Amino acid sequence: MSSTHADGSHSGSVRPARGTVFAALGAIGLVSAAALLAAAPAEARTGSHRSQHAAAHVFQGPLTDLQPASRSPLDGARARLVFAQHHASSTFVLVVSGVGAGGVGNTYGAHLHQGACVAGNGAAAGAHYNQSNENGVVSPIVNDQTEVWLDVTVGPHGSGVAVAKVPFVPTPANRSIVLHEQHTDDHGTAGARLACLPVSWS
Ligand SMILES: [Cu+2]
Repeated sequence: MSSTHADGSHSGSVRPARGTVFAALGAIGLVSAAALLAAAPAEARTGSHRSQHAAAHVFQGPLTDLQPASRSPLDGARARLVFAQHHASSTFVLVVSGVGAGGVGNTYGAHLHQGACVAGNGAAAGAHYNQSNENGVVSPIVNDQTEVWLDVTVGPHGSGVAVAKVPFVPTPANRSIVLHEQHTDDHGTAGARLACLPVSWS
């Protein structure tokens, strides 16, 4: 229903507040989700930090609705993604909050997709980002080490957290975290695309 970029949540160019950067770097050590929630000020929509061997990005904002014609507990929910890279590996922490009561107890499949997060257009997100595909493997290997899987189970207060650590660093582009109707199965399938968070870095 709303514009994907209305709050600037896609931009990686905003200078981050100190707490945001520390929260992002802390993800390498898997700091608690509570610390992540507390550390990043609301006005720091997105941010990036990098040094010679490490970089961190924070993306947050309202979820973009991929199915505006139908209601879902994810309507009106928010998400924050911390993406921290260290040498050749990456750690992702996804926090989803503000999920409606109907979503409590649900597990929503969530993945890093190759393409952009466009309201009302789930197909625009394209396929999962798959490192073996990036490497030119003809029949790509699909698992939680070649792709970024961040299934989130919603707790009683309408929020949930997922962590993924993978042995690669996705190449920069205008990408998205897509939330699906069902949990992710062994084939990487998770049902309909409900909502997304734009994640774009360079
Ligand atoms: Cu997906």
